Amino acid sequence: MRVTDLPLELPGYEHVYSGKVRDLYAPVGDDGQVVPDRLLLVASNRLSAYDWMMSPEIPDKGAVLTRLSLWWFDQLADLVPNHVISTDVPAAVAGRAVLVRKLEMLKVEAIARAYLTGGGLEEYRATGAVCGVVLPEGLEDGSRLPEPVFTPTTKAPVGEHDLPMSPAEVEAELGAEVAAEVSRLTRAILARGNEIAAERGILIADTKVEFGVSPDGSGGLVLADEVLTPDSSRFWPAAAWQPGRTQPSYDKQFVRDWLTSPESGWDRHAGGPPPELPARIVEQTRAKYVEAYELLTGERF
Ligand code: Q0Z
Repeated sequence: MRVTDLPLELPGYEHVYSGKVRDLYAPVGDDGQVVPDRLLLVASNRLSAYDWMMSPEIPDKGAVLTRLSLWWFDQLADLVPNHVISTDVPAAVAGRAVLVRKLEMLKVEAIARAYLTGGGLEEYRATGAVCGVVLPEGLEDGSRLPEPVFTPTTKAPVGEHDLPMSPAEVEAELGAEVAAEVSRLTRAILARGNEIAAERGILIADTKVEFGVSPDGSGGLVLADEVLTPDSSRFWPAAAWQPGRTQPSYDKQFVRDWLTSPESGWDRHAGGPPPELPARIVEQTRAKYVEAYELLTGERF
């Protein structure tokens, strides 16, 4: 939400925190006390591009991403348990919210890359390696990696950018045993994601997942937050994949193309806010989210 917007008032819930595109609430019990071990995770219809929040919002985006994440949790259930308790949520956020177990979140952004682009590509060009993994020579923007590489970052506050973490820094934060498990699981989640998505016309270049542990210390890592959505991952249309150039984005390409076209009149390097998106661009973008959901799950949205 724009910082000027007030969070939605949800009866029986207290607003806790808002990120760029999602909001967190705490349930309030019959006794008026905050329920300590649960959270309500609400996906908004907000969209960011070039580090700006777009207006208007994208209808159904929050519901599509929530349903996609729930579907992926099922696809991944044999690899890792997840935080989902229920989709029985207030009517105002029906379909775009989930009730989850409140966990102690690990202070590491668990990222894995299956294709080389962005920050990983920059590091490879400078050093020939990504996060300590030496890679073959001759890789380009968009090249598929021999296997997914774990490239964790810090969790920076909203507005600041996350910084790469070395394997030693991750071990110092988590301990060697948990660090190894986070790395293994993050790479396994992306590998499983790509096994499923590739058959359905989508490549998942990289993904960010979040893990937590039960506050009572019982049990192992729990997959939290959202998983393998276009907001947490780079989705590429497989048919357009062509290493050696910037790949088109599955969900945001209409928005980026319009913003950088003369028609928008916007100069993204001038520092001012972007213009309102035309209805046509909003509808094309909504359709891409729905298309990704339907292709991946084989279900109608
Ligand atoms: C997730 C986030 C936001 C949505 C905290 N199961 C959990 N237990 C404890 N904390 C979290 C979770 Cl998922 C948690 N986030 C990120 C921020 C809306 C998700 F504003 N932060």
